[in-house]
Amino acid sequence: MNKKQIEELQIRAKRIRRELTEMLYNAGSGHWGGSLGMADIFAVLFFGGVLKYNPKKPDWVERDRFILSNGHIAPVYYTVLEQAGFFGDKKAQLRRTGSPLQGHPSHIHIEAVETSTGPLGQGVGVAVGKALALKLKKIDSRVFCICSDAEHEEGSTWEAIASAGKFKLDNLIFILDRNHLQISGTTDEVANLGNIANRYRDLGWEVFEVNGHDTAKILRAFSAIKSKNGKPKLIIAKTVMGKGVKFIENDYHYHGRAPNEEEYNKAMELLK
Ligand SMILES: Cc1ncc(C[n+]2csc(CCOP(=O)(O)OP(=O)(O)O)c2C)c(N)n1
Ligand SMILES: [Mg+2]
Repeated sequence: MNKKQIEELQIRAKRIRRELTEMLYNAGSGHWGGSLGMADIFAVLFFGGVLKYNPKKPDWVERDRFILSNGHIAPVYYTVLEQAGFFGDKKAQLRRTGSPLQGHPSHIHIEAVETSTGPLGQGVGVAVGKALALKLKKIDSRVFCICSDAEHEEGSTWEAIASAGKFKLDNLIFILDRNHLQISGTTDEVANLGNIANRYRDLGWEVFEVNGHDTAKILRAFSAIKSKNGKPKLIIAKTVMGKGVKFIENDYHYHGRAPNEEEYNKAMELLK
C-alpha cells in the first residue's frame, strides 16, 4: 500500500469513530471505549484488502469468516458492516426493540454476523471449530477472530487455543484487543494472564505484536501472516480503550458507557 492508501484508511478509521459515537449517543447505552479502541484494526481488516467478503452475498462459501468474539464492541462492527454495504439502504437504530442492531451481535438478526457473541470466550471456540471445518471441507478461506484480553480469563478460551494448535489450524487468525482493561479495572488487577504471547507459543501458535493504532504497521502484520506453516496466528494489537477521544482514553469506566450530550459534542469536535 502506498502513502495515499494508508491515509485513506486513517480517514476511514476516523469516520468509523465518528459514526459509532453517534450511534451510541442516539442509543443512550452501549460500549464506547472498546469500540473506539478497535477502529483502526477494523478499518484495515474491512477496507485494507485483508478480509474476503461480498456484502451482496454474506453466505458466499469462499468468504473469510469473521467473528467478533468480544461481542460487546458491536457498535464498531455494525458501523463497519454498514459502511461496507451489508445493510443496503436500510437504517436501523442500535439497541431498540426489534432492531437488528442488538446490544451484542446476533446471527439471527443479521446474516453477515457469522455467529452470535456476547458471552466472553464463546466466539473463540466457534472460530476454532469453523477453521477446522474449513480444513476438513478443503475450502481455502481463513477465519479472523477478534477477541479481548478479559476473554483470556475464561478457561474455555485456553481449551480452544490448545485445540487450534493441536489441529495445526494455520487458516485461523486471532486479533487480540490488548488494552489491559476490562469492565471493573485493569486485567492485572482482576486476573493474572501471565505472558500471553508465550502461552500461545507453547500451544503451537505463531505470535505477532503490533501497535493497534499504527495503520501501516497493522497492514504489515496482516501481510506477514499469510504463510501456511501449520501454525495458527495471533496478532496482539496493543490498543488504547477510547482511542481518539482524549478525555476518555484508558479509563475503564467507559467500557460500557455511551456518551452523554456534553461528551458527544466534545468527542465530535475531537473526531473532526
Ligand atoms: C462469560 C461472561 N462473563 C462475564 C461477562 C460480563 N462482561 C462483559 S464485558 C466484560 C469484561 C470486559 O473486558 P474486555 O473483554 O477486555 O473488554 P474491554 O473492556 O477491554 O472492551 C465482562 C466481565 C460476559 N459478557 N460474559
Ligand atoms: Mg480489555
